[in-house]
Amino acid sequence: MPANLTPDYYKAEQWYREATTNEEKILAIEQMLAVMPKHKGTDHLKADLRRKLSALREAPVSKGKGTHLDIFHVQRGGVGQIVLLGIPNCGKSSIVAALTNAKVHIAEFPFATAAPVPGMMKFEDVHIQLVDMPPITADHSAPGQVGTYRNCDLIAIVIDLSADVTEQMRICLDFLESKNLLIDEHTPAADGRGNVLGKKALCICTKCDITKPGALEILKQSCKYPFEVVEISTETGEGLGRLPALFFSLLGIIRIYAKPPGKKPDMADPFTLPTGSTVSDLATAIHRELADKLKFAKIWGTDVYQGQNVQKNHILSDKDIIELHFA
Ligand SMILES: Nc1nc2c(ncn2[C@@H]2O[C@H](COP(=O)(O)OP(=O)(O)O)[C@@H](O)[C@H]2O)c(=O)[nH]1
Ligand SMILES: [Mg+2]
Repeated sequence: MPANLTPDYYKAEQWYREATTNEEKILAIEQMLAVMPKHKGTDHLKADLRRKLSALREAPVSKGKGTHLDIFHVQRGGVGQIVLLGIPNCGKSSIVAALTNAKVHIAEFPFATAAPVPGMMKFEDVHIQLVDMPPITADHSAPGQVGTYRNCDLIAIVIDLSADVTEQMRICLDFLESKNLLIDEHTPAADGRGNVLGKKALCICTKCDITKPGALEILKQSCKYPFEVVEISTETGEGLGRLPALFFSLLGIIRIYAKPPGKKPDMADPFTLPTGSTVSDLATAIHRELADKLKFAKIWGTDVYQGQNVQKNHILSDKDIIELHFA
């Protein structure tokens, strides 16, 4: 009986073939099983995939000390990692060059960037990591490239306003959707086993100095995702200044300054926590054992009386100053 496999299945199979880590292979096989048509013709294939899946799940987790070097693994730095995605020549490297100290290669010919290049960008008192990437095309992405996106905090889709915007967005979304890389109604932030899946994304529209007429409007109208869209030019500098604050707000983190009782707060080195974190989460972040001994805190911030006492479950805001009191 024929298996009658679907285009979605073949996409997942390609994802599997290109996967360079066991974690990514597991995600790809799970996807193959999820989209596989369910009838007698696929029974053998299903059993085969289930066997592969259990073998992969039982394989020892690599400690990163082996001889295998994954060039697509980018060591995290700063308070968040943002990875660029786009077709050749859309302006990815120019963005990283404009905002960070990284030595990137800007060129008029495609595929000038062969491996991820991270750079650090300053936003007020914190650093955010921005990663330049090799391009993708309709039918090519480098094996292992998906791993960089899987491990980041935010994906920045880069669209060249002087070229065909809908085609570029289609290529980028096809890549992201076929590998379950975007948070949407089908892909949560993590699967049932806690494996990381979808990411948040935003859209950076470049080359607004040489935009095709109406390109931004066409893009906004044709894109089904409610991405934050920002228009920039690395040539004139337009819009670049808005990026650091936008990145920070989309990373969903807050900065908290710890203050020892009777002393001045340490304003040089904030703790960063996910938005929605409580006083108790801050204590845990400083030291797990401290959290148990925490009695209450005093807070100096925007939505509170200065020096007000707050309980452990008080939700913190960006830039709060906190004095922790222990039993
Ligand atoms: N006019 C204009 N040209 C740009 C802009 N950004 C990039 N370019 C040019 O577009 C070409 C490709 O840029 P690059 O950053 O290397 O693209 P990448 O392949 O996506 O990394 C280069 O010739 C850049 O000088 C921009 O904002 N305006
Ligand atoms: Mg490049």
